[in-house]
Amino acid sequence: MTMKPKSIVVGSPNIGNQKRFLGRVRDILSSRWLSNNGRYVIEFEKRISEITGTEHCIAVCNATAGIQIAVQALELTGEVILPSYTFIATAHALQWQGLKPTFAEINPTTHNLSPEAAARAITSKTSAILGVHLWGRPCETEAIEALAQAHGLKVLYDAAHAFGCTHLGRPVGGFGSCEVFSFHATKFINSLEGGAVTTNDPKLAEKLRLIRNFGFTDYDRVEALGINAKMNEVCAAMGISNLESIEEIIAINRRNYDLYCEGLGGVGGVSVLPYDLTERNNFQYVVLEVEPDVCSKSRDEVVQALHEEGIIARKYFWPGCHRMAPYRNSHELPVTEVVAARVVVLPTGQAVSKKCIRRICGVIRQNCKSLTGRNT
Ligand code: T4K
Repeated sequence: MTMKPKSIVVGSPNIGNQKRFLGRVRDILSSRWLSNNGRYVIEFEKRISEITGTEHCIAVCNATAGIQIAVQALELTGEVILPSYTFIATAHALQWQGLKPTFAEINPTTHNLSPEAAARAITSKTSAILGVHLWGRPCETEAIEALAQAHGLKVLYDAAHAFGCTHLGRPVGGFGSCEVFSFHATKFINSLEGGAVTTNDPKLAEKLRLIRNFGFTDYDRVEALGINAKMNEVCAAMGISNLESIEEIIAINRRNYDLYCEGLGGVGGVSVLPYDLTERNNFQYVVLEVEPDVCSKSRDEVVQALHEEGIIARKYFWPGCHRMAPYRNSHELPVTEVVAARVVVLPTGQAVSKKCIRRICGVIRQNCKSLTGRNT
């Protein structure tokens, strides 16, 4: 898709101290150690472990590969239950491992996997539940883990959106057997491309490290079916440099989120998805819901109006994985479809100024009126 030169886009990267990053890159070049568990990767892993309060962190080249090595290390078989309302990578990672993604409904309020729907999706072939902490809002880990325990299933989480967040006062990273973060350019902390698997299980951590590096246990010895899921040193240096700015980036995201809530308060037929302010949030997604039959414009018309103004808002994660070609024969998921048809993700992060947000809110205000006379 072509963009106007002055477009304001969802996913514009946050960038920490460039001087420190470039200093690290120079150091990497002069050391001639570019990848394969170098010192910057080790340091990045240490910092992630500290932030997530986990014993082990395995940095990877991206979260998709992270989920793949996690399901391989957990030796999952048959079917894995997950929500359809997620980025396609969650489903693809399973399918690439020869597993069948079984899509279950979400809770329309939280947008996360419904434990009741997950319970209904269990069959004799199910080996695990893969929860997704969508928008950085953690899913119902207690209910999911109780369900899994009752049926002898494993649990892992796609925490691509939830780095730096807490659930029940505990940092995301230590729930289930393991959790997988993304540090892609569009994530609030990026390592250019990258991800990490965190766990408190030392045996699982060892296996993940083995699989990440082709299964090598020594120079000439391969003990497992591995792959190349390693993070390189420049990516780790970018991750470390951005982590040094984590508080500043969260503060900007929070300011932007508050400005959107203020600017869109009382606009008919639209609402901004709330965060639980008793927990720590990264506020990296500003999610607008356009209520059909209440708002004078459809969700697609709102997106169109924004695009015409050079504001590249996104319809994440429409239409749901179960409606994408590789999974199209999956059954109907009416709740997922209703939610996926209402959501617009708005631009935020360092690149989005207060002025931009006022402009974006102005476009939405101009277009959206309540048809019922009630404000949402
Ligand atoms: N699980 C979940 C729940 C996820 O959301 C994701 C990734 C994953 C797993 C897998 O993580 P990774 O394997 O990627 O680590 C983007 C990202 O590529 C993807 O990482 C992310 N989720 C997803 C939500 O967003 P697209 O298809 O929307 O990418 P694209 O090219 O349309 O770019 C998104 C926006 O970001 C555009 O408005 C342009 C802007 N952008 C992008 C890049 C790369 C920039 O302004 N600068 C940049 O450098 O998937």
